[in-house]
Amino acid sequence: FPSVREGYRCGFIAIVGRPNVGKSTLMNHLIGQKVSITSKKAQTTRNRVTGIYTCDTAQFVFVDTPGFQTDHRNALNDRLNQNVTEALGGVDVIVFVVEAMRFTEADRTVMKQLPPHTPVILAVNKIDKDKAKDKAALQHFIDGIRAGFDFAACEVVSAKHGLRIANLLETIEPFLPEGIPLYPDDMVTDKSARFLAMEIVREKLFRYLGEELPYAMNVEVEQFDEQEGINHIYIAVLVDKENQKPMVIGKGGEKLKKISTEARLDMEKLFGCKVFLKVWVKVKSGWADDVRFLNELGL
Ligand code: GDP
Ligand code: MG
Ligand code: K
Repeated sequence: FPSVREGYRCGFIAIVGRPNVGKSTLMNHLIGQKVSITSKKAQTTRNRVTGIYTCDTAQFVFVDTPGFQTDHRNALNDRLNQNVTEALGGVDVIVFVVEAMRFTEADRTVMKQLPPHTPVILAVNKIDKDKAKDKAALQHFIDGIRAGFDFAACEVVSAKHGLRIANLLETIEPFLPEGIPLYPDDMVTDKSARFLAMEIVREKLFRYLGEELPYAMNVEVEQFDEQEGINHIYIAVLVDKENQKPMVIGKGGEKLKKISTEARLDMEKLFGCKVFLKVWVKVKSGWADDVRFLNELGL
């Protein structure tokens, strides 16, 4: 644990926003490690991932929430959103992420459900984009959002390019309560290495299968152990039907090879050691309906 001086702060931060504004990318940059998967598709973050950033003055504990349902209103979505709002009431500060120059109905849905008694920082992301280059227009865009909610502070960032991330941390810090750190200073997440390995493979599947992604697909760690400094990781990709296998494997196994190579490189970087990774595809039928149900529950 870091040595604690008087005035040390430690607290919980939730990152919220509609799908694809860059929450996962932002969290990875905030903690300087890839713990949350990112992709162009919405809803890739199914699990709550905690990221931890520790410095000499504070420990920041981030929760990447599963997110508000922003697509349509129904009883189930309302209920899920109510749960998210309640969960958010328990954090010390919320970072509400929006995309520069693009504020949609989905953004408004999230903003409307922010809990009333927790400070919210507005983070305007993707300022690297051309449409955000006009400073006056950007300021006008920000003023428009700030008119609709009482934000505690505002920052502009580019998560993808790591711009102004330190400024955002500085803005968050005073909202954290004084207290001793909850986690060791070299800990970046409370998720297990098994879980992270699975998430990395899931991310590559999303990236390389694109529109062909089978709806009912899951990833399972079959083996995970260390031998002589090398992590041996065996991961099965589960599909519902035999005819979905080729979609994942690709011509001559090309797709699966790309997926496992990229996943292995990410794992080596994250775990800081050599990785032997084997990914293969298995058919597990009669299982899709369960998955569909869980997806509907946002799990
Ligand atoms: P989430 O759904 O809110 O977690 O969003 P992700 O972090 O998965 O990002 C969605 C997409 O936006 C990905 O393609 C990211 O690479 C992209 N993205 C995230 N941050 C930035 C940014 O600062 N600039 C640009 N140009 N793209 C970004
Ligand atoms: Mg995400
Ligand atoms: K996403």
